[in-house]
Amino acid sequence: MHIKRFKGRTAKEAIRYVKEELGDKALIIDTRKAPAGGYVEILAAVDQDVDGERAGTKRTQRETHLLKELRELKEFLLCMMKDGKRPVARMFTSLEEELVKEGLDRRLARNLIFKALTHMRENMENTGCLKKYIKNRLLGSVATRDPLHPRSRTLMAFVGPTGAGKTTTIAKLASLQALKNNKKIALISMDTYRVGATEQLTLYGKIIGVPVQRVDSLDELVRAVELHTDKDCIFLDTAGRSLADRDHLRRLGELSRTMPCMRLNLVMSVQSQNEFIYQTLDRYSRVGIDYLTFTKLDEGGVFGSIFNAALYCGKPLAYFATGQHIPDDIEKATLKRLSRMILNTTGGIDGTA
Ligand SMILES: Nc1nc2c(ncn2[C@@H]2O[C@H](COP(=O)(O)OP(=O)(O)O)[C@@H](O)[C@H]2O)c(=O)[nH]1
Ligand SMILES: [Mg+2]
Repeated sequence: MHIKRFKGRTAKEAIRYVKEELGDKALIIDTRKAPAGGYVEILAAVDQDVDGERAGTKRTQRETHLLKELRELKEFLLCMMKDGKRPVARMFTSLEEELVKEGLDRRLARNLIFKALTHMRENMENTGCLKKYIKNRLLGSVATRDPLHPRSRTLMAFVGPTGAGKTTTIAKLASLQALKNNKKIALISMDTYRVGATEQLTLYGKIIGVPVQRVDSLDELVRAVELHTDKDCIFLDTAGRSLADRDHLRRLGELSRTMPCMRLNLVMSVQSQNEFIYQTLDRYSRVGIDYLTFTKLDEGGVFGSIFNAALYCGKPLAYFATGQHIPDDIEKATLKRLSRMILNTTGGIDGTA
């Protein structure tokens, strides 16, 4: 908001000055006559967004023109999309519904369609081309990364809602790293709330043949990690009682501060509702997550929530768990895999269906 005083010999003259300088959209906030008479003073304001140039942001004429064109284009597109009778509008609406059915957030779906409409140069009326553009745009905006670098040491905590599959995922990764890649592994459990939770990890450790240690405090954890300087990977299993467990989040925050080299991998089930996933991301983002892992892809359904989550927090996807079998049911998150999860069309980033 840009506010300015104007003086004129008459009210009419002062208003003319306001319009000349701030334009027709200016608001008159106050009008008063000078006590000694002789002139009228007007206090007027204009919204910067309405007219940024006058409000001092000094846009070039070309920029102002482009902005105007963009605004008109957006209005035009909105009208087209609302006019359900036009074939092109029907196509946009049905594509939006298809994306939403696949679990994508409606705002994200709409945004992608808008982007396609404003950036695609040709073949916009061809649904296949439109889908391909949207799919590539979606895949281009999420990142995937393997946190287990072959040459560097990994210290990773698995965090997330109870039942998401943290302990099972740790067992799968530990087993693959130990048996297939010959890595030295240690497992640590800070899973102190659920009776039997540490036992679950201990049992897996025994089967795989890797040591499992239980710790009850941060100090104990620091000492435990110091004990395992010879290990390639140390996986930390954690448990919180619920999303509302502030104590658990506080402890994780302390953990990140005390051990900055500890990476946090947030594990969530793809079967969770989008709203629950957003709440989980909000809570855990406060302690600083590094990676996302999704489980239970084998239980079917749609996978849009994976894209929603990755875009919501901007963190890379690390793994997808695809069943209860240890160690087989786990995969690295790749764009190729992601490409098969959304919009059943050929020509994703990897050119596959
Ligand atoms: N179908 C399916 N079940 C899984 C998967 N990952 C874990 N589970 C199951 O989910 C339940 C909870 O797993 P758990 O690892 O104990 O979860 P945590 O509480 O996060 O440690 C167990 O019954 C697991 O066997 C998966 O990818 N697919
Ligand atoms: Mg567990």
